Amino acid sequence: MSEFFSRGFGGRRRPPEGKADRIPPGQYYEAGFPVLTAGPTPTVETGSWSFSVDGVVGAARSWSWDEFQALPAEEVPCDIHCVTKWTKLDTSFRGVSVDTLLADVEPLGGYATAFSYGGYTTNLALEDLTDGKAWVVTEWEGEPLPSEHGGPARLLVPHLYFWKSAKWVAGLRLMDHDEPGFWESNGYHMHGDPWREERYWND
Ligand SMILES: Nc1nc2c(c(=O)[nH]1)N[C@H]1C(S)=C(S)[C@@H](COP(=O)(O)O)O[C@H]1N2
Ligand SMILES: [Mo]
Repeated sequence: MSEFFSRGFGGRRRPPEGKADRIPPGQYYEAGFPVLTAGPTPTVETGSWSFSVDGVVGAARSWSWDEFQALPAEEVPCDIHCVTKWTKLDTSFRGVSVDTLLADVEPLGGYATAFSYGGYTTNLALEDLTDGKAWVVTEWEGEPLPSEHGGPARLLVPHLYFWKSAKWVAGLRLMDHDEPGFWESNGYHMHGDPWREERYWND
């Protein structure tokens, strides 16, 4: 069986011993960290960077880079799953929990749109962003987040397909309804759970 499997998929795509059950259905193991961007990589300087939480909230908030660096950060070990079918295991990022960012804003709606420098957007239900499920990260494996992977800061929502993890993120806009973002307007699933293979509109 394992011989047949390795011939079919190639050694590169075989997950390490004992980790096959962490690869969601229809995904293959990827040891590297591919870059997937629709369009050019925007230049985002930390000197003019800010992160905002606005929309339907009791009190909108925004942080400069220095203010953001002063927030409590945590290490986030995780696996990530791209809808183009690669899964990367045992990687880690460091950043600020969305719970921390929402602590004083009083969300008044159940949805959010993450928006990015460069114009990318993606929609998420508030419950997918809270209770320790989402972060705004500024480091990857101990180094500043590389710009091609969304540096200086990206959203990280590892339990959903990776298109929900907006690179070069500039803020979260709270909404009272669910509105499709960039890929969701182009056929990707509104929710995007890799374990349920929520890839495209009709999945
Ligand atoms: N701003 C922005 N964020 C984005 C994208 C993008 O094109 N622009 N692509 C998404 C998709 S489809 C994926 S799979 C991941 C890829 O992240 P990576 O390039 O760090 O692997 O970023 C997501 N976030
Ligand atoms: Mo993707």
